[in-house]
Amino acid sequence: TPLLIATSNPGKLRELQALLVDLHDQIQLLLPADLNLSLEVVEDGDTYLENAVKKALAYGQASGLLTLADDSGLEVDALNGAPGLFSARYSDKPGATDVDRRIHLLDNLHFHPRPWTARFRCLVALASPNGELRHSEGICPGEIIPEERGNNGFGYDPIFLLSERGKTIAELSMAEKNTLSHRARAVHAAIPLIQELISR
Ligand code: ITT
Repeated sequence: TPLLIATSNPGKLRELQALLVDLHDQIQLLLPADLNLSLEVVEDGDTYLENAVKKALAYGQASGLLTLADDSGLEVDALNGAPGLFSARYSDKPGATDVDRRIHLLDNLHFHPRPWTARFRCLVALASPNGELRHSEGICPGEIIPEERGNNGFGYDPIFLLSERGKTIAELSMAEKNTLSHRARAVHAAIPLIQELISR
């Protein structure tokens, strides 16, 4: 059965592909590019779940395929949960990069006392060709640190410390990140849901 991965974020995509390898004899992963699909989905929901469902339904309806979407973000307690739903757009600059967003976050945290406790959250939504929906969630707790460490991962990984490991996520290999991340936890919980949807 084909499974369409509805993301345009290359960092997410690599992790999702690795997290879903155990299903390789049951599903064949497809990307929007494989179908020449590129949709503008406006992520204007009030929750990660709404945005994830919106992406999964948009790509699912356009392709007619079982579709998985990931909506995720970083929640910093000192900033009352920001950047949260706006993690991908968190910077004033037009054409901002991951580096710009990390700098913007550290600027906003500067005058707050440490530790800057935080968590990553990931919502995975599944939309079947006949419009059935399933979802799962994963969380990864840690803290933001003022200096970047490590070169792996993407987004906020170089400033996200896994407190008990004493390492940032960017200091982990992808295989290590995939044992503990918010995305790994959400996908782990999504696997039985995928199996249920492909068995009918
Ligand atoms: P798609 O909607 O195409 O999947 P996106 O990057 O726009 O890609 P989101 O709207 O879900 O995705 O934004 C998630 C943002 O949260 C992402 O751009 C990163 O800045 C951040 N983020 C999510 N997961 C992360 C991770 O594992 N490590 C670091 N940053 C992460």
